[in-house]
Amino acid sequence: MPNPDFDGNGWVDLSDFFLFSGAFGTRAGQKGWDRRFDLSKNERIDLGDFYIFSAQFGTPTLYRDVEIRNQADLDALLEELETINSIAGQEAEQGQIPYSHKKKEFRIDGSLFIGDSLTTVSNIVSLARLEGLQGVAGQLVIQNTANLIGLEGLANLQVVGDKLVIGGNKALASLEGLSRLRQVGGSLIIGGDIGGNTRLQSLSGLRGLEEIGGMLAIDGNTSLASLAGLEGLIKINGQLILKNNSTLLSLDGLENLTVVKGQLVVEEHAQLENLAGLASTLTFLF
Ligand SMILES: [Ca+2]
Ligand SMILES: [Ca+2]
Repeated sequence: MPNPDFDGNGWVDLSDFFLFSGAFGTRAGQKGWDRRFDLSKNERIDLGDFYIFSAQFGTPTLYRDVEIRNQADLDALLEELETINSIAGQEAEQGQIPYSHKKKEFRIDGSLFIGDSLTTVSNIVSLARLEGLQGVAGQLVIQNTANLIGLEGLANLQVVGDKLVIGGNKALASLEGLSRLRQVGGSLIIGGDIGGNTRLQSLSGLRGLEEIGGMLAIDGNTSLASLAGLEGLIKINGQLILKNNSTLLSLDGLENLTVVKGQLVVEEHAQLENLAGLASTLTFLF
């Protein structure tokens, strides 16, 4: 995504608008031209750029990937958000922005990685204070945490633009914190190559999800007894993979799933007696 936070204060605001206005109407090579403002990349600063700018006006956004590998990373992020929010608060107070900044909302226009891909992280216990996070444009990966019990800090997250991976979290019991999530643009992988979430008992936090942009893989979650919580899911644009969830007894929860654009892969499921949870109207397209 183009970055309209021209002055880099974490907030697409009036100061950016003034910078943008100063260059409006110019073409590549002319006096006043500045490539930063050509958000549409057509070598001129025009209305198209203004529309892109306007669409992002008002919500603080981090235009980069965010990695939280330990508590210190989380503290640093929260401190940065405090700064962004105080700027936002001042602008709102001065009436400079048509936006009431009460909820401390913010977005990440990159990926958010929580935990570590190589080692188990033990000092991330809670994601509290990330309540303002509304959307992640790239991937959201929550991996290899030893003591993260819930995802309540993500209670206002509505959109993940790319894949959502939750794997190798040894204490995670519930996904309840994701109850406002309504869109995953890529695959949804719960467990998988990183490792299962061995204490995860329920998917009930995913009730807002209607469509998954890629595959749905649920793999290696050895405490998961059912797929209840996926009742809202209608369409999967990839494979449906169920592997090594040794306590899974039924597919109840998938009864509203109508389209899967890939194969159904069921492996290592001795306890699963039949596929009765799947709707009779379910179509596999591949
Ligand atoms: Ca700005
Ligand atoms: Ca342009």
